Amino acid sequence: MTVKIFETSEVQDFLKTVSGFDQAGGNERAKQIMHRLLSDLYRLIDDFDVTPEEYWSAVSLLNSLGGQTQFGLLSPGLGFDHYLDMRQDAIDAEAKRNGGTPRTIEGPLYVAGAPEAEGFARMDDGQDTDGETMWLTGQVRDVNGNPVTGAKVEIWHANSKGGYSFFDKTQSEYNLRRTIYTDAEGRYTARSIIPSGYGVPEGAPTDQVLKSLGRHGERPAHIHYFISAPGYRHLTTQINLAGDPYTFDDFAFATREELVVPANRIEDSAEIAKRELDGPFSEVVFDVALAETDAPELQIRHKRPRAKEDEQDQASQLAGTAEV
Ligand code: MBD
Ligand code: FE
Repeated sequence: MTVKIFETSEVQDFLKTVSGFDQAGGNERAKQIMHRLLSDLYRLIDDFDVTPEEYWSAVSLLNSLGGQTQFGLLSPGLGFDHYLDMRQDAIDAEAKRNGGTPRTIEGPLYVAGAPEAEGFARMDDGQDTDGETMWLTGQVRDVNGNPVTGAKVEIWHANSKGGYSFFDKTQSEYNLRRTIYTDAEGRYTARSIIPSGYGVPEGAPTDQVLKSLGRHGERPAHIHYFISAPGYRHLTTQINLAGDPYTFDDFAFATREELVVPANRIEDSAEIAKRELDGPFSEVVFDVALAETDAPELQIRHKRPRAKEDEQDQASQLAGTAEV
């Protein structure tokens, strides 16, 4: 088939009408972006001779994605989350804002309001007996190596089956989610369990998309962080545990060389006793360097709909940084 209608004035005029260009109301940026998006898609349909069957199966797939709230899962799988990071890195480089531990994607599974602790917290509820005990610790410093006391370190990770509390209703509330404020030496320490990697549910709409591309939906074992302190840039990052088959083959493209950290198995009884544990454990050390900033808006995480977080929480975060 060689029918090509995209460039005709009839289609071009139609796109402007559909995008509300002849309407006084609405939002100018929404109109511009919708016009560009629809133009690109109409052109694609023309260029690839997309059939009605293909079009309606795509609509059905989008309905399934939405119905199972999987757009936030497909998004990292299609590289959008990492692409936003690449753009933010480039924006920072241009503004000569460099230094500090690198960012990487937040992912779709953060939940606001985790229990808070000073210096140390146990993160697991003791129910997941398949999980190896993890001793997770590190120091938060400025880029000159000075410790940052009272930094807010939010940590969340999966259990031994790759599931996250709140989304996995078999887990207790806030299991494997904590906020720890660094001590006088800038340290945070958590007792938890070594997470397993995450896999996109078999047969789910996100899986269907990935399969159609010949790709898998696996993430390596990883641990998420938000780290913030007054006067410093908010950092969204995660560590990938070394030695996982997917450490450098993450479907969500979050791995960065600087963020791959080993889990060191420790069997020495003195080390076990020092931590008041009852057996061997794996230690994971992740030190963080925060870049300084005077700009209040750079001291908090960007706005985004998040589980159990509302606009008010976000406003109070901003107020919290501005007063220092
Ligand atoms: C995860 O745990 C995750 O961090 C991302 C980005 C996507 C799916 C599951
Ligand atoms: Fe995750």
